[in-house]
Amino acid sequence: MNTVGKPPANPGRDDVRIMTLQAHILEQQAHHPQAGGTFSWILSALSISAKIIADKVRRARLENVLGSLGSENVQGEVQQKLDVLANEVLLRTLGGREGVAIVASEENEEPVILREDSQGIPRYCVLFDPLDGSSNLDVCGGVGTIFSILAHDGRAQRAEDSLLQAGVRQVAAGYVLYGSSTVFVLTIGKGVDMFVLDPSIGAFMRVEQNLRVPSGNKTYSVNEGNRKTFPEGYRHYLDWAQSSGYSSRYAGAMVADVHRILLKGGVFLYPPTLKSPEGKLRLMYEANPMAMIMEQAGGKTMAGPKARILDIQPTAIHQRTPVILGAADQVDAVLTHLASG
Ligand code: AHM
Ligand code: MG
Repeated sequence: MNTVGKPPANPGRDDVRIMTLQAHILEQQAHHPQAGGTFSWILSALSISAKIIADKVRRARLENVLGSLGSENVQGEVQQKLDVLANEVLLRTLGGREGVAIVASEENEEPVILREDSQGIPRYCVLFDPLDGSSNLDVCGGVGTIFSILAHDGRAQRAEDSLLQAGVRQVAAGYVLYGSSTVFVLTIGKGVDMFVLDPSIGAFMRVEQNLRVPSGNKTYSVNEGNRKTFPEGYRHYLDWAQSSGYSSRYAGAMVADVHRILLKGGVFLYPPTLKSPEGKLRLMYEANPMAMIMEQAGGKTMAGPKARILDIQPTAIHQRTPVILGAADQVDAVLTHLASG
């Protein structure tokens, strides 16, 4: 049958509809008639930031913005030029949104308080790692942006009091992977959706809804160079995995590693080490948002043998945590060895 020129049989069907991130956000907002749109404007600022940063990452070599800046961030880590540029993009786009009360960045020592009074508008705190895995930039490896959104507590005495909420209270979280394509993954607490940037029209297009992390993938993702200083249980796990036919995959950028696990299964680990006894990754900019995404996709996330990442009550905005996250069956396999370690 010649169907050329005919419209799709049912253009309202989900599998034939073209859905941009912007339309997706408005669709979600329509389920909450009481929402005034301030939250949607924040997501839209993050989407615009992602497009600007994606462009800067692609053009970095041409515009000579690769390499380090010669300075260190609050974590004592060398800042790449693009770390600073990505940070500025996010601060500038989010700063213009009236729904944003406070922004906190991995790259800034102190949070930035934008609006203290609520004036009857629901306001939010946005926390982010502007360019995760930035040491991958010089070699064209995957890098990403990670963000977490919390409801602002207008009654809090200090900005920190509004920010220091356990991850279980996040209202949304997501990441952007600047890889062979630019991918935006988002949860607002009702599953995980995925969008890919169509550079020809400049819009993120929805490509997956309600992603579920697959089980049964015997793959672990960890920096094995640190193995000697991992606590004993992690070393037992690696011995067991290596004698049980596991593969190893490690991009050195959490966004790239977590994205692979979200789509294919497996487990990501950043244990305590001699150099970083609390683990290297930051609870509020990296672990919490990735944990919310993974749990919303049916996965499991722990900070060690007993503590669930999302239950940790933070005491400092830049605090670090060990991380074990991925498909529930693979996280359980790690926990079994931690318990006997
Ligand atoms: P960054 O936020 O300074 O880029 O550091 C975080 C990154 C993660 O993306 C990645 O999982 C980890 O550091 C890699 O660390 P290591 O080089 O110790 O394996
Ligand atoms: Mg990071």
